[in-house]
Amino acid sequence: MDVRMFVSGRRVKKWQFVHLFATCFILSLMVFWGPIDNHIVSHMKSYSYRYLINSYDFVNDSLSLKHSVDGATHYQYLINHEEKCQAQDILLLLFVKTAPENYDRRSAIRKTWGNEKYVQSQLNANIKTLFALGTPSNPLTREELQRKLVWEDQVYSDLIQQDFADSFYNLTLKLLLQFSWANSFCPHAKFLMTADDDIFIHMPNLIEYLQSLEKIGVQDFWIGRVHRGAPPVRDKRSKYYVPYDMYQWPAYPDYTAGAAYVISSDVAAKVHEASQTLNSSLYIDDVFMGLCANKMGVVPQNHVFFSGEGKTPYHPCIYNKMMTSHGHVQDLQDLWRDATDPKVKTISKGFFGKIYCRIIKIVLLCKLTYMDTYPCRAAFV
Ligand SMILES: *[C@@H]1O[C@H](CO)[C@@H](O)[C@H](O)[C@H]1NC(C)=O
Ligand SMILES: *[C@@H]1O[C@H](CO)[C@@H](O)[C@H](O)[C@H]1NC(C)=O
Ligand SMILES: CC(=O)N[C@H]1CO[C@H](CO)[C@@H](O)[C@@H]1O
Repeated sequence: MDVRMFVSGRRVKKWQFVHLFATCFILSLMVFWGPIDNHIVSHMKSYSYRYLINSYDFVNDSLSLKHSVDGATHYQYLINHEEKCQAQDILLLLFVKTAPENYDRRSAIRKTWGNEKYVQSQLNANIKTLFALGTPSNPLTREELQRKLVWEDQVYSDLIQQDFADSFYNLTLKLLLQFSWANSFCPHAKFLMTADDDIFIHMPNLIEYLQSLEKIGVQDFWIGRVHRGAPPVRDKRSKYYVPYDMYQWPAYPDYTAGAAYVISSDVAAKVHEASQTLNSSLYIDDVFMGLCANKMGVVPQNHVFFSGEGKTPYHPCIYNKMMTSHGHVQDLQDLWRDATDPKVKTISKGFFGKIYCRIIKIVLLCKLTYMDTYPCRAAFV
């Protein structure tokens, strides 16, 4: 209900004046401060464009290619496992984006959330875990490192490597690798997930969730931590700098943080199709994925327990609900042990358990000072 209904006629004018003034102030900020590359201003600008960008068929001619190309087929597979998805009932194809030198991270993931056998025996689901990578980029150590990768793959048979230099600015090539591989060798997996190698995934919670979605035959499904109306970074010093000729619009279409997101197989097919018609020079992989999805009319859903850059607060009441958390390398195995402990499920049971966990979550998530973790809303689901 509008608060203005309750105030006298004179107050109404005053309120309207304040309204008008605020609107003018914001408009003048947008117009006159435009050239200043200020975070707040650019966010405000982008929010006003957001609805336009997401609803409007904005994918400009400038981003579309004249002829469709399969960007990933330009690069040969150096290590591949075409037969990996032979089983029919695969719930989840899980791609982990990794770099050649991150052996320790892969090793920890194989023992924890990426462990296919654990998921099979404890959660009664088929998943396939694969590590996506390019070639070592440092010429001095390249051969040595490549030899180690081949050995590693002989033991674990879970690397997928293409012949492009593995670097930050080639992340979109790694994205194309994943979508192209899934399309060629694993189109029947019900869901596709892509994740960083420094992430934690609460597999029991995730699998339970995906199984419930599979039962209802979900389609058009894309979930993660959604970035809404994010403006391109125009500061040349930033790692995420994007020049105007690469992307001319003031905001990206909504997309999920590349740290971890899940899509259904129909979305994977659509994104793969779109990826062949768009210029893939935009090297921010999650933004590029967003452009592809936007072109196919797929919109992302936000899940409060998917983290973007953020990290989980360490507490059983959180583990009970969490899906992903970012930035775990040293503590991955400890967190896995604590978060998947069966005792976690009992703590929030019953009337008092529910109240206890609600209070804990409010205390942990609803602080006034900004914390990069799950949003306060997550305390109430
Ligand atoms: C991306 O990979 C290609 C193919 O290996 C290479 O020529 C190019 O230098 C790489 N780009 C970057 C920025 O590393
Ligand atoms: C893709 O866009 C870049 C600018 O970001 C441009 O230099 C390049 O020529 C484009 N590629 C194609 C195939 O259109
Ligand atoms: C369809 C469309 O809006 N095309 C525009 C894309 O952007 C260029 C400028 O870079 C315009 O000239 C086109 O009209």
